[in-house]
Amino acid sequence: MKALFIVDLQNDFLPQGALPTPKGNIIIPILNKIMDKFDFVLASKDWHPEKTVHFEKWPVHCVQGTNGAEFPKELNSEKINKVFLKGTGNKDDGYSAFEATNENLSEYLRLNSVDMLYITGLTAEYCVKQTVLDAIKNGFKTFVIKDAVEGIYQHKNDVENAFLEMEKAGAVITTSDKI
Ligand code: VGL
Ligand code: ZN
Repeated sequence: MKALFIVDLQNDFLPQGALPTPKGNIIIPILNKIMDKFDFVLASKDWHPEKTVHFEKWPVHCVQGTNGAEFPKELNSEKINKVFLKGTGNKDDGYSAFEATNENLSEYLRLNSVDMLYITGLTAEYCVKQTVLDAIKNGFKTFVIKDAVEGIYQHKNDVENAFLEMEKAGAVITTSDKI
């Protein structure tokens, strides 16, 4: 089985949000277009409590239950089969969707016979990268759909370096037109 995985496509990571990716919006129509080509559509949400050590490092973002933590209304989120919540504690953890606390992602994938994972979303340098590295460690055939990933770009080469690191770890970098 093939699953599309959408990492943290939430209002606070979009251009008007608290921790924005400058071009995050461009991935939304791409995801809407390819969702139907997968057996499963899964997503993660950064889902922080109001007080966490994580906010000593980052501006306050994706607080549980706020609009910033919601999916953008332009995303066809009714097609998402399951949402994995991460970063739910008060530590600086939960960058990877495999650290979700409401459900064990690795177990969910195995129970549903998902062996190929196509990872997309926000942000390239942090949660997408960590999710990809964990997917590989957990033995899944891992693809990254490059035009459906965007980054924060604190430094010019951050996104490029993240892709190099994911590829070196064993991810296959692909594009949405090949799906
Ligand atoms: C993320 C920074 C802080 C992400 C989450 O989703 O990539 N980045 N929290
Ligand atoms: Zn966060």
